[in-house]
Amino acid sequence: MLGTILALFSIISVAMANKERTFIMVKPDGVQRGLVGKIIERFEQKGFKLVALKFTWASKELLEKHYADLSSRPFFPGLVNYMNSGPVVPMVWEGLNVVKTGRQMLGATNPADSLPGTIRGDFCIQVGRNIIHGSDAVESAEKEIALWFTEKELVSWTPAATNWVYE
Ligand code: DAT
Ligand code: MG
Repeated sequence: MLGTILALFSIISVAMANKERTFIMVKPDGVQRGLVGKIIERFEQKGFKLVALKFTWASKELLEKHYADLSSRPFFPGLVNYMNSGPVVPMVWEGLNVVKTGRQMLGATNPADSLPGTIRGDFCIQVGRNIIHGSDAVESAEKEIALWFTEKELVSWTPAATNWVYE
């Protein structure tokens, strides 16, 4: 009996861990340079699950909220202008440790330090044109997802390959 309960508990906790979500966004330079498909491909081929995606030209108000933590930094006005200079592709991806793994897939903030094989390492050169955003923690991911998407826009589905991605 206890064994069954413990087994059930471990199945449920694994299933919940696989439900971690992160907020990823292709920035205006990534869109203008035609890199949206390549960026989506990296997350798809890793095995993460797409939960939401849109194509939108974000307002300065929304971008100021998104980067509120950086509002006192000298580069903040330039950052908001750059992010508002064209359309972006905000997305939600789901999977085991997706926040941390997503950050590793993006590479270091400054592409000069991003390793080859990472998105920033492979596709960009300067920190002010680093093509992609990714949440840095589970709590910030939750805040960012709620800022960019409504609950209805988060699609509930089970990819056919789930049991081939997770043991
Ligand atoms: P990250 O995007 O890796 O989470 P961050 O949250 O510290 O990095 O900064 C947000 C964005 O602001 C970053 O992607 C690019 C820009 N930025 C950060 N540091 C900068 C700097 N020193 N000069 C210019 N832009 C900077
Ligand atoms: Mg950040």
